[in-house]
Amino acid sequence: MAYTAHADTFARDSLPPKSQWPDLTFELPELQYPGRLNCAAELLDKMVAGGHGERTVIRTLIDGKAYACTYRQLLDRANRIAGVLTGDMRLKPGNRVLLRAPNNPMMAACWLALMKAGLIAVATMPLLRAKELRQIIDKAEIGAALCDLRLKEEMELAAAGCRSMKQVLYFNDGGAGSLEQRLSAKPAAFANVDTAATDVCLIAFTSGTTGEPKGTVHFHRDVLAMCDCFPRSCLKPAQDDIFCGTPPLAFTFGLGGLLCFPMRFGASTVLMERLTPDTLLETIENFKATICFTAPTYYRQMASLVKNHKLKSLKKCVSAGEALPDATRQLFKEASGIEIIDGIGATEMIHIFISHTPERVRRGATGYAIPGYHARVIDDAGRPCAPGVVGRLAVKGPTGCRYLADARQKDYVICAGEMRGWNLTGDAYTMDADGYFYYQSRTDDMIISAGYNIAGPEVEAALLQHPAVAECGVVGAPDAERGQIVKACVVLKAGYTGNAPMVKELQEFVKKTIALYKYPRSVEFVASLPRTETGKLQRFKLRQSA
Ligand code: 3UK
Repeated sequence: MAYTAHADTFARDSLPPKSQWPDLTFELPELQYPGRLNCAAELLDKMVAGGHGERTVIRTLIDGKAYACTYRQLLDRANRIAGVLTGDMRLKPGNRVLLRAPNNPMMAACWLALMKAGLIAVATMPLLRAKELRQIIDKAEIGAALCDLRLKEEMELAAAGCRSMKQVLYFNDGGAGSLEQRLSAKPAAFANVDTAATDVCLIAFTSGTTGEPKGTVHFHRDVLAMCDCFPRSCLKPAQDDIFCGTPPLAFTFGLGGLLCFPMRFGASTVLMERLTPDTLLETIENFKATICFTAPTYYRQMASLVKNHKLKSLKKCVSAGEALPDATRQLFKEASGIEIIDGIGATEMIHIFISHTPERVRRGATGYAIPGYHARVIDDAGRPCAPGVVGRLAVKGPTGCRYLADARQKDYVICAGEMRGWNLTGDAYTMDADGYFYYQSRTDDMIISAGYNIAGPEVEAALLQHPAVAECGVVGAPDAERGQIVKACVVLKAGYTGNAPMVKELQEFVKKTIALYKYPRSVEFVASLPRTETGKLQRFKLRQSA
């Protein structure tokens, strides 16, 4: 049996059988990790030891005033929290700990403390309700929680219904018994648990739309691999960079972009709770942020607000979570001068695997397989599709999908044949002759109308070019004759009216832009579109109302 620092082997024991694991490849020099690895030791202790101690790592606003914390101060705080976790709470390496908070400095310190103590972080989106939390607590057999005081109500409701949940400590509280009070009594030093590179350090639950949530299991090594792939080849940050953005730290897009990436490069991050497109721009301006991470819908809304802000500091923008329509890319570029870096990532893969540098952008494409990863478009028999032919996206690299005790493992990782070990993301893509990948839709979102396959996002991309359209979502609506028809739900910009002539105009506009049969036979005007906390359009909700 391979070395592990875990006394509690629940997570390891709940990994899929080896025969169902993804094939892992470590082809870059940066990815040659030693057998013993603790990701927090690399991201925090080593940065302090390497001379970054007095540099700022986390910035935020507290009561409207700028607050900054150095690498050394963060190390001190994470060490003390680790002392509380292993001391007062008597947690043992391998135990799972629920972590709940909006993006703020204590949330970041708690996450690092969990890593240091060899515990397994299960961070959850702030907006989850008790029922969803209970499923997660039960599935991952979680015994303890660190929770922001403002999320107490739902936390208590959830804990009450779970046998495994034994202790909850609250923070951003300051009161008696709070995490802050306890950590002040702990030493500023902590001996990091000597974890194996392959010890589990986090379980990220997917924001799946149906069925039981899936827990994706990641190792200490995976956290570093995400830092050493996309950032090194596409983002290329420097230590003076100031990161900011919207994705929750509970979402691996945010964990990487707003915590681990900045730390890997000795840079700093602005952690802000609940940002809107407008306050995100304000934050960039106030903190002179240089790198921004957010979802396509934010960039689209920010494009029209950029003129109200001074964004001279901003240099690079990363978009992920859903497809970036070319119309949005162009609007944002006209407004800000910045060529957005698009990237597709997945919770199963931990972070981005197809992306591009700003210089190597290609219109309509997500990018190419980034160094360290391989990507292919395959047909149902697993054979590569010719350039331009729609098929299923398959990827592999240093990270891959391992669901926590879940039969759906077999749906994500191919277990037999030529393509054994490749991950299937569930996306329909095409590839061109130069290896650029073009998103079509989720494979199960493809609209089939009168025998034609139609990708909703392509119709959306066409509609978004019309000056009256603020946002839109396109789905299949049931139809007696055609099986499904293309239905567009459209949010109009201020000053436009959603009436019959507008329906006609949008339909004619799409007919002129893409193949005739793809135009929306039904158009509904709506005030807003249903989205997840991570900015993804909830197509199933649009379909339900169709
Ligand atoms: C879709 C995209 C087109 C795609 C994520 C960056 O989104 C993330 O993880 P999730 O598990 O969802 C994965 C699915 O989302 N998607 C994401 N990015 C793009 N589609 N273009 C894109 N640029 O369907 C994918 O399979 O929520 C993104 C980093 C970490 C992440 N977890």
